[in-house]
Amino acid sequence: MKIEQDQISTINKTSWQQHNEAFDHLASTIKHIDVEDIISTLAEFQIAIPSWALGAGGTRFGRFRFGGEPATLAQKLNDIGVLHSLTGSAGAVSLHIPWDIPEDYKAIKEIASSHNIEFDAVNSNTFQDQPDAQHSYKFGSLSHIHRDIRNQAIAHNKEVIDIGTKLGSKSLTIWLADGSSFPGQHNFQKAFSHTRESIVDIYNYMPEDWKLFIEYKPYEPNFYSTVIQDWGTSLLLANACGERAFTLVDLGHHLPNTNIEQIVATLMLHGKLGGFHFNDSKYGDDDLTVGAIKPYALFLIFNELVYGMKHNTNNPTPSWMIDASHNIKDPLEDLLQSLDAAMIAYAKAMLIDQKKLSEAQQSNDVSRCQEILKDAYLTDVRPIVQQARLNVSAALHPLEAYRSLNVRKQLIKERGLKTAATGL
Ligand code: LRH
Ligand code: MN
Repeated sequence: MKIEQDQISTINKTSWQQHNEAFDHLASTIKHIDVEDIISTLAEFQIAIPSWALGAGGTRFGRFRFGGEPATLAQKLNDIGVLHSLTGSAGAVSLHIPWDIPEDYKAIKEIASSHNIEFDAVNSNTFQDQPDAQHSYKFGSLSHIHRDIRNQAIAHNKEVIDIGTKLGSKSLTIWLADGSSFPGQHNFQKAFSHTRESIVDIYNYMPEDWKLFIEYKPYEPNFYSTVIQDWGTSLLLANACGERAFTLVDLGHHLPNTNIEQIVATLMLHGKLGGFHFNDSKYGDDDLTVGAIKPYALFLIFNELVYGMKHNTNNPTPSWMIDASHNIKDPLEDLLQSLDAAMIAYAKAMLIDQKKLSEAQQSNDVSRCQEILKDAYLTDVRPIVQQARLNVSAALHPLEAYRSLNVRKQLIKERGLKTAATGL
């Protein structure tokens, strides 16, 4: 399934007039910033698609297959190609190993480049036991009390780096399920020290131009303690490694009401914000559609990113990735909505009059500060996001285009109803 350029321009024609009127009107109301700057920044904003979220996700209570799911890495790349054709902002994939070990590297790289898709961070997996594994990760991996299990997990991470190197990836993401579910089960200090020693070993194995992203999470699958539980622990480990190690912020990995935008600001100030796993949640690590539950919080996070990318030149451009799980929606529709929500939040944040905001903060004019954010947040920026897509020959309305092209029906025709994608 490949979407041709002329199919998209034919569909765009149906709403082109209406889009132009909306865009011209909006652009005429924006005086304090050049809308073309926002549009060019959005065009560069490429969000990596998780290879593990192209099929139906599930929970311990069940999984409802979706029909036409990609059964191979090649099919996954083709599905990301569909997302990239429709949005122009899905130009990268984040692989999870061993769920997506390429059989034919040359072929996989050719398929990816045929869709203009790059290989973003590769993810290791020491939270599941592999059939041929000598040791189990039941009681941990890089933090395990026994060195031979730690060595097995370290070796796996080095193998993931080798796989990523062959694909052209330049970064490794480590997320550890390691932790305990009952008081007394873990010696916290030993678990941390073992983890630090293991991660430093992996870091020193990475090629010179690679980055390491250390992802934190407060709980699940362990329910009393998690070794890398929060941003502070991740930062300590990144500092123990060196300047090419960073903290990765998964939006769903925070206890209720955590001020994530403040974490983002603090990490950027210290040059240690490596990247994001965008999603949304109401309660726990729900992996829901980006912006579906707390769109204002996402806007505030992008406000800190816009400020940080201007003022914290010591922080590299973060790696943008989605990490979601689709239990009841078409995975591709969910990802189209997540891509759109991230673009909209970024565009609204770029509309904030940072100069006026800084003046109001300087004079502690609290109400004025709130009004400046509100003005940007309540601006319907969709015409700007649509113009950015139009400029890269993508669809004005990706979800509508996806449906009018009957993509899912076509995928089911090609793959059948029973195919199952590897992943969560
Ligand atoms: C852990 C996590 C991590 C991935 C996994 C698929 O909850 O967010 O990023 O390895 O999901
Ligand atoms: Mn994640």
